[in-house]
Amino acid sequence: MKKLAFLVLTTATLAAPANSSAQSPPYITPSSIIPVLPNDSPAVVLEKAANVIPSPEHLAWQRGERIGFVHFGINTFTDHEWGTGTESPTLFNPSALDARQWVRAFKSAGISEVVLVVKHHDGFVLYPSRYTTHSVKASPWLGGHGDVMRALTDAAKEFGLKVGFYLSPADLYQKQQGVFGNGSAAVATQIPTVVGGDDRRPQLFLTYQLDDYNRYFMNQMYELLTEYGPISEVWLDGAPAAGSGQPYAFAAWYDIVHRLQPNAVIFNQNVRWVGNEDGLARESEWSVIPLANDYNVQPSGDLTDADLGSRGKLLGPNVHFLAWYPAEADVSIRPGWFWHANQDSQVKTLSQLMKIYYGSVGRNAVLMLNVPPDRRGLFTDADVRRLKEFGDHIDRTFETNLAQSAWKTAKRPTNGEIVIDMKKPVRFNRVMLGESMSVGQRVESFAVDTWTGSAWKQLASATTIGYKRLLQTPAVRTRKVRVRILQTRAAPSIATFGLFFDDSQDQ
Ligand code: FUL
Repeated sequence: MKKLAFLVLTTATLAAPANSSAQSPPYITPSSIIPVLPNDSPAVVLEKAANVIPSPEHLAWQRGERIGFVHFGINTFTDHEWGTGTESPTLFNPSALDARQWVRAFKSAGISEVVLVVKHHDGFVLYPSRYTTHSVKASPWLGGHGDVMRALTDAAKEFGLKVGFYLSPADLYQKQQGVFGNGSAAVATQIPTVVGGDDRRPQLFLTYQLDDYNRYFMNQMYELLTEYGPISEVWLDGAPAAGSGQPYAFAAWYDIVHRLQPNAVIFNQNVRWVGNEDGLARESEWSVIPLANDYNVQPSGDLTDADLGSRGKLLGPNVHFLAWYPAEADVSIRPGWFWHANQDSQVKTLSQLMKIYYGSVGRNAVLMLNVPPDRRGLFTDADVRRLKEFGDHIDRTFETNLAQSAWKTAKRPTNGEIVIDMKKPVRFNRVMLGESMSVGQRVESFAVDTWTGSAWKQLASATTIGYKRLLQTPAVRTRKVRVRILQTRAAPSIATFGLFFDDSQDQ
């Protein structure tokens, strides 16, 4: 482990002296994916890792901090989590669907983007796709003229939230129809495929080698990516819910998303699953991840190891790329992803949600919180109330940074320590740190000390920081706080620092 001395350049960041490694070596161009070459020394690999930076799409997504997730569909009406694809579309009949209610409730929780499951594994489609009859068109809802994706995008636009969609690759309905997994050959195919009575005049046709199911899937992608305004995230779920007999044309899927919605991130391509469905990130959550393959071309699979990005992993076997591949931590506000009447009393408590918040956003991940509408097409009152309590609690806790002005003027000697002097004692139990994303993620270990009046006393220590790190500490009253960077991959740049007080009972 190497320790680097660093010097203050601005009031908000730390940077190394000109003769240290603060500047990237000429052979490393900062990028969101950097190849590792066979003869790269460990020092070069580390230097490369320190120069992997987020793309503008990554940054916008990370700054969003909290994402809402909506699971709604046939399962809502059959009381299942996974359907079979044999369900009648006539089952789908919400009596009072109001996407504005969902969006308002999400907004009250500080959520900035909503991802709608437009097709779950059963294959029923929540918007009137031209490529299937197994959709809202065949349901009694609004006489077959409804469109849940439209209702959501309209509401999100009205309230200023971004939108994403989850289109399940696994599709049991299409399996029964002999499309999914039918072994058909991949042939050159134009997307979109124009169908009889097509109301579009596509400006752009894209050609890919596609078999029957990938053609179906990509035509739906095209509809969703071109007819609903800006899309900020496409969620490619990895569950093998329809078996493994169908190859997925990942490179083509990625390509169409990036071409048609260049500002979108893709879950399972350049944004990764945190590895559990509890909404909890690792204690050491790296956004810089070693990969065997280029993630622009093929998926990296589920990364569930306890350690994904340590030095040991960077220098391990089969590492050909270092990529900015940050974690998204998904969890449902209830036990299930879909609504079930018997879970109405199991909406997570504020205290559970705050544990999730500290365990996700507070550990360099983006939180994705699912709230399932009920059979009316509405969030229940209990979910709506809880979302508001959650947002209010976060706002209240983080609205006053007790170190705000002290941080601006903090002394930063060159020894890797920053002293923040509030001039008068403040009481806090939360410490926030953030690295500057313009240089990437570099800190491997740090500690926070408080001044007792005569000496420094360590209050907390942790490993990674990344975009945001929140430390939950015992309540302490002190005038001065010191941050010590103990290990780092290159000169660190600390962009944000804050001290806060969380007044909840359960600390
Ligand atoms: C999983 C799916 O199988 C669940 O039903 C849910 O959609 C979850 C978010 O992803 O892979």
